[in-house]
Order: sequence, then structure tokens, then C-alpha cells
Amino acid sequence: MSQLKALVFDVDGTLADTERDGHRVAFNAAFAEAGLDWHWSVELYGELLSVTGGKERIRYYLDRYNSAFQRPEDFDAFVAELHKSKTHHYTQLLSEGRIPLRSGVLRLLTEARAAGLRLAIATTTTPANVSALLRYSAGDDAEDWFEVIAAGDIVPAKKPAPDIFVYALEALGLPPSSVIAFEDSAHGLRSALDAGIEAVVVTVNDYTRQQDFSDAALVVDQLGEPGTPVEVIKGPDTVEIVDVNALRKLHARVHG
Ligand code: XBP
Ligand code: MG
Repeated sequence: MSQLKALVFDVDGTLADTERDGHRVAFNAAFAEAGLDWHWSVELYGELLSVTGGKERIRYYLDRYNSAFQRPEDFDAFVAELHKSKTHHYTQLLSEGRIPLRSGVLRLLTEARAAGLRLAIATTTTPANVSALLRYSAGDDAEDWFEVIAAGDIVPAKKPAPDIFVYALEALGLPPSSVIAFEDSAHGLRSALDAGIEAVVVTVNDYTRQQDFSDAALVVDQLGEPGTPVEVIKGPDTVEIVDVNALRKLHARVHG
């Protein structure tokens, strides 16, 4: 039986609830700064999250919801510039400490490190966003806790494609059977599964709670804190908190 060696974390929606009050607000600030009358409401943004990647999401919005917009000559440069401005607004927002880590995340990261488990990140978001989130929500050294930070355009295809998890596994030098992946969305779950990772823990959020997680090993509302038991949506209802002990049992259950 393979041994659990590493935990691989998605970022947006998993480490922190970043989409509604973070990325969405930053997109709208970038649109306003560019003099565009675009506004992504909480509801519309939930629809747009069906496309991963901020630049891809802007294109999807124009294709699907604003086809009348007169696209500039160099459309690629326009999208890249707009997304760069959005990333500036987003990292600024993070620097004001407005997006905390989700319940149980810091606890689990600390426990995992103490238990000698290796840590990695596999995310669609821009690398600068990962650095800013870790720095401002967990401290200046938090980025160093992760051996591998696989993020954004480093791979050709974004989630639900498996590329980013494959990249992280190769960088760790580990087979899929020796890791547990943590995700928040159906796209992320599919990406991890198609990279061969069978043990996936999903922590749902308001945007993803209704999605299909039938192939996840464990689906909970949060990783939990002592005294704040998790709500088990799918998986062993004996799980009260997602800690290293629970993860080792989950890994053994999945890998026999
Ligand atoms: C979520 C995404 C990202 C963010 C926006 O990534 O799809 O595109 O919504 O970040 P994950 P960017 O759940 O894989 O962490 O604008 O930098 O893409
Ligand atoms: Mg996510």
C-alpha cells in the first residue's frame, strides 16, 4: 500500500474564500479604472466561474454576455492589460487583510508540517495572487512551507484539465497514490482525478455547494477547528475534523 507523503492544495475557494469578495471585486475595480461600464454581480460571477482563469473568464464574458462590445485591434493585449490591472487590485485587496484563510486551513498546514508531510499548491490563479494570499493571511514565511507552487499559465491547459496537478506531482517527484488533493469545485476535482489522484477532499463554498462531487473521497463544509465539527456532505460521518489522523485514515481507505 502506498504511503501518504504530501498534501496538494488548490487556492481559490480552498485555502481562502477569494472569489466573491476578492477576485470579483478586483475585476470590477479594473473595469472601472479602464472606463468600462462592465459590472460582474455576485450572481453573474457565479456563472462566469464556469470558466477558470481570469483572462479566459474575461473573454467568456464578452463572448457570452457582452458580444456588442467593440473589441480593440490588439484584443489579446487589451485582455492581458485589463487582467494585469485586476491582479494589481486583487493583491492590493489582499494586502489590506480582507481575505482570511478558511477555517482549519492554518491548523492543518501547521499539523501537516509537524507530521513531516510535504506541501504543494496546484492552482489556476496567477502566481502573484498566491504569494500575496499566503503572505498577508499566514505570514512572510508561509510561501516557504510549500515545496511546489504550481500556478496559472505555467501549464498550457487550466482546470478541469489535469495539467496543473500533473505538473505539481512531477515537481514533487511523487506518484498520485501518495498524495491527497484539496479542492473546492467540480472543475478542480476533475483536474485532480484526471491527474490520477484518487484521494480528493472537497471543502464546498457558496458558489460550489450544489456541484457534483460524487467522485470525491470526502466532501465537507470546512476543514474544521477543535470545537467546530465539520458537516460531512459525503464520506465517513465519523470525521469530526480534517486533521492528519483523519487524512491518514482516508488515504488508507482509498488506497487499501
Ligand atoms: C480559481 C480560478 C482563478 C481565479 C482568478 O483558481 O479559476 O482564475 O478565479 O484568478 P483555483 P486569476 O480554484 O484553481 O485556485 O484572475 O489570476 O486567474
Ligand atoms: Mg478553487
